[in-house]
Amino acid sequence: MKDILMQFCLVGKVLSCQRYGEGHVNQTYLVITDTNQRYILQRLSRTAFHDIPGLMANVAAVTDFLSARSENPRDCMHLVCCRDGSTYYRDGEGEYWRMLDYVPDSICLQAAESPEDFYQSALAFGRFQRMLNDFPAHTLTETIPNFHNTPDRYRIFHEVLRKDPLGRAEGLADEIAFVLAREAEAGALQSMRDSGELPLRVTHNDTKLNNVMFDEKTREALCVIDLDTVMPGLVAYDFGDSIRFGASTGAEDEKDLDKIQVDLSLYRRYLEGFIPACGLLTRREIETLPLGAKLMTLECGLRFLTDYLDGDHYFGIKRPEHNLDRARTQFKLVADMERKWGEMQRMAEEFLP
Ligand code: GN1
Ligand code: MG
Repeated sequence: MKDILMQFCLVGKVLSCQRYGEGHVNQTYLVITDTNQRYILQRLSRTAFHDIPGLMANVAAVTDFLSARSENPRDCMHLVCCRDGSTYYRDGEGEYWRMLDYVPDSICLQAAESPEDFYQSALAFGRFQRMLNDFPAHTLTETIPNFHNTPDRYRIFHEVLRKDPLGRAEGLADEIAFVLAREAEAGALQSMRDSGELPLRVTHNDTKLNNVMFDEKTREALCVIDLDTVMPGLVAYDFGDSIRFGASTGAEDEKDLDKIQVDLSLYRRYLEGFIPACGLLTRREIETLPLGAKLMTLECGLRFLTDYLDGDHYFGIKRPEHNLDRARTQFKLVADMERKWGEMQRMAEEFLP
């Protein structure tokens, strides 16, 4: 670790470097120096990302673009360069590391502690969307091709299910039946993307509440982090993934499914923040936001289930059935959204221009 830390231009001498946060893909550390500077060090997942230099070029371009347009340094995250000027370091084992400034006086939340927290996150992701409206999208590398292409996620699921490498499918009849029953409708957003009915924008694609930093005192959302999956996409992806994570009444890995529902008052609060903060959404985009919520939740559950069947190579786990527990909460949420579907659509329609 010493060798890695030495590569970056830090202020002060490193006092500590400890595992930090709840991300499922990269490994994150908090670094503190003797001048009390804080940094975030991350080892990027080579399982998830196959072109890390391309990914880092995206992150650098987006952060440069955002910081040129922001008034306050806390409005966007900042990369800390290596002594040789590059934005990441590749160690002797081929692992990729990057360093970020810790956003001063900020906190990260695993769950909204009040509807206002969730509203604030909606403002942050909406502003992010709007600020990147004139970003040259064609310059972005697709860091994970087909990231939110739900039919492609089904294709991979079927492949893994056929192989069933650990013989886990046998005990999963209900979960498998649940996803198969929804396969036909799961391609709806992808079809609208392919037909051009919905505009491609630069989207974040991983809009969990814990990818937003809040001011520790005022609780205002400051900026959006985790820019690894910034790519051209549909606004329904960003809206949907936020609802999936933040409008649930329980944690993503809650074992007691009775605790899992979609909270419609939180859903509405997010609509209230996100739509005006984005500005410029078309009628069709607003109409498809509820679909984004349902399909991003289904897709995420499908990804957790696939990874469980495959032996947990992608998402980090802390217990043997962690990915299965995560899949189950997502399916419980989808079922609850289906029950509340009429209301979810009506609420979104109130925001039509
Ligand atoms: C991963 O990296 P993290 O924990 O912010 C994943 C998202 C999933 C999410 C589920 C690159 O996000 O797509 O929705 O876990 N990121 C990647 O919690 O696959
Ligand atoms: Mg994250």
